[in-house]
Amino acid sequence: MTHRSTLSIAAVLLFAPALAFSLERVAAPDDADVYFITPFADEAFEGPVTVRMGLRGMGIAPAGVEVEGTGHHHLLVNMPLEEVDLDTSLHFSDQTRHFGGGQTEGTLDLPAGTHTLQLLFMDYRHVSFDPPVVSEQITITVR
Ligand SMILES: [Cu+2]
Repeated sequence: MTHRSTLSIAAVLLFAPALAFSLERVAAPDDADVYFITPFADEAFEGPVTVRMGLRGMGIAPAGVEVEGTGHHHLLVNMPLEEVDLDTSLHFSDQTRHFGGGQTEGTLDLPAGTHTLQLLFMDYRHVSFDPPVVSEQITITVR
């Protein structure tokens, strides 16, 4: 091994933690479905928005608890599904909210303007099912 290749390997190891790990996705039941109970598409709000999340064909378990056929809710806020790496754990941010306690309801404090919301149901590792269990994307307005 030359000195140069040793350096390259060191560089790869050094930067590897910054790269997303690709994880095997678990198949979702055919009838799995996630949907908004509230808000409604194109609804307008003053103040906080209460999001109620519905689920069919699967069960809810807290993050970190591996039980077949279960997962927990995630809410994408102004984040297109195409920008989510479905093969790795979803990061935590204001745009990618986790309900890892198994919650089916949450409150959003959003600035005035229009916002897109989309639910993404993921497994105990925060990894998408295959195919993804995802709601339609809705747009709401905060005044
Ligand atoms: Cu999560």
